[in-house]
Amino acid sequence: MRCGSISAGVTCVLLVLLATGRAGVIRGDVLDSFYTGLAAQSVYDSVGFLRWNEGASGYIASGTLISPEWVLTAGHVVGGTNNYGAGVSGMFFGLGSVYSGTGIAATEWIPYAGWSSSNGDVWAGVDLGLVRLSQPITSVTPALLDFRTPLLGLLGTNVGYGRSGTGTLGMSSDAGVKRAGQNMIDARGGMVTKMEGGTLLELDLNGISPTVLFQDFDNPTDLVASSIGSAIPVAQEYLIASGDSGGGLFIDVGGVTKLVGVNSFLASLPYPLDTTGANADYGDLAGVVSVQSFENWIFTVTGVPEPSVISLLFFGLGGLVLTRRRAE
Ligand SMILES: [Ca+2]
Ligand SMILES: [Ca+2]
Repeated sequence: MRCGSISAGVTCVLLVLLATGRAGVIRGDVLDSFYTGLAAQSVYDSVGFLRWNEGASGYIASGTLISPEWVLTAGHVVGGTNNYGAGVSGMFFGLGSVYSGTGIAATEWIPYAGWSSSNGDVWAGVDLGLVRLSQPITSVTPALLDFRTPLLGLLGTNVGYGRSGTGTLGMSSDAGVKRAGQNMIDARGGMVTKMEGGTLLELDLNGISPTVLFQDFDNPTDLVASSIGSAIPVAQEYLIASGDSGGGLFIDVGGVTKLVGVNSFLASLPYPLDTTGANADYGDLAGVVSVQSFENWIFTVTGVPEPSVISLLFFGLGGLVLTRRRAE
């Protein structure tokens, strides 16, 4: 079943794609400088902006450098007019605290094959893309990918250049400033979770791929607005917004910051539970694609992560066994 209507107390999320240049929306009671300051930490230097044109329209989104020449982003950022990348021109990738208008030109933009063949179905959890740069970037350290750590219940840090505002009103300012905010990784597609607060409802995530991770924007002054997980917001709680598409979701693994997801979409509970739609106000939800099922694709296209040891063992008349060990 796809996302259905409210029935028997079971509801599901409505969706808005973040494609069209719509940094994240912040708590109304926390200074913006905490969010821009978090984004300025060197462990997030690998997150940059992507700028491109489709026809007469210009777009901005986000992406993460995973090797000197490759940027990991969302499929809907690189999908162009047909989800296969058609119609995209003038794409470039830049770094820094704000959108600067300049960067390194892209030579290829490659949506994940399943994104193209699904006709851009975000519920399928395949909203991933890769961008090849015309020259390597050596000024920042590429992000380290993590394909193994169980993610549910962990604190994640999302980074991007999307629109901002406060949770009371949702996104209201333009995209182009780099922000990072935090949120618990509460659920994944396929789970059905109970809302906390006054009304007991179940959020139906059936029909959504388990590769989609969900975060909700908890309201510091209205715990009833929580959609999933704990109703208590974290100190730098925020929700991604338009323009954060393709930006990274990071976790801490034993003191090392690692990239585990790609910002994909915003969602809201249906009317009348939410009267504002998916505008990144309190109670709305973010969908992030976990990279954990896509290690082979990323490695095949980019050679990342680079194996630390490659040994070739030849047997008899041309038999070949390749073993590789990954750097931990
Ligand atoms: Ca939350
Ligand atoms: Ca809303």
